[in-house]
Amino acid sequence: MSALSLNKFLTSTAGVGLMTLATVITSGEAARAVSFGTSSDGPGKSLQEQLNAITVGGPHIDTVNGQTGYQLFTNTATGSSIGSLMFEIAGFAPTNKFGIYNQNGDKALLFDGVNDSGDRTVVDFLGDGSVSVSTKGLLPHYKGPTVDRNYANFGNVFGYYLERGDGTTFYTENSRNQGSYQQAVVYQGNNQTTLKLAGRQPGIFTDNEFIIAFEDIFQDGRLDHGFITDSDFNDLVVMVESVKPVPEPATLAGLGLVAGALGLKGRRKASKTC
Ligand SMILES: [Ca+2]
Ligand SMILES: [Ca+2]
Ligand SMILES: [Ca+2]
Repeated sequence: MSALSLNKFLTSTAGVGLMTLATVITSGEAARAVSFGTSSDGPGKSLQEQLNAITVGGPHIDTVNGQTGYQLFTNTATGSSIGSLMFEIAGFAPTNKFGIYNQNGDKALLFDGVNDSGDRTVVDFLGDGSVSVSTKGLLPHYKGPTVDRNYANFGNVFGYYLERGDGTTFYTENSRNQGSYQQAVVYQGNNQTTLKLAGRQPGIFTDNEFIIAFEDIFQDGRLDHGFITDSDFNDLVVMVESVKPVPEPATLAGLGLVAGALGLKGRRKASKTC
């Protein structure tokens, strides 16, 4: 929602409406942020340190306070979205897969286990409801051929998933995860930070771009393949672009803050003009 349409929406919303909105926000579960653990991958490998290491200009991304809570997305006007595999710091990296899933739980694979840092994918959201995926392995790592895949009846509202070699799948939508635990953190570009991704020229992290960072061990604390989660969320990290978050409680929380601020402003203005 643009600032203008937000303003329109707010000015056309009665006080009762705002109160209802506030109630929705405070009762929402969205504002929860992930607490990071100590990465079992060793020093310098935390998500924060890894993002700092590729930041070549502007402010660092704040992995704690920068979490958006976005869980679902849709396409933008191009109808295509590029994804770039940033890094995988996990024992399961050779077999972990990454893709998008729709509301039926149907999956479209974007990066297979063999894909590695620097590889890219393009997803086309087609008018007949299908999606076409083209994934290319790039130097200096994976040099395999471009792989094309098509998925019928997929639609264009989706989340991102990580699927392990054993079939265990984690989703950006917490409600789809065991115990509704959060298995991914999502950051939106700030139009200020310059990042240099593996094998790429540096560029500004724009607000059309998102970083999706997964934890590949169950977050409910169980013993999982001999591991207890380290909550480092650096296990598979991808940047995607030309996607737009679908409104949900998490985005309403942000809207609520703005609504509250504008509501306050409105009242101040009213008392001045009265
Ligand atoms: Ca890790
Ligand atoms: Ca891999
Ligand atoms: Ca981990």
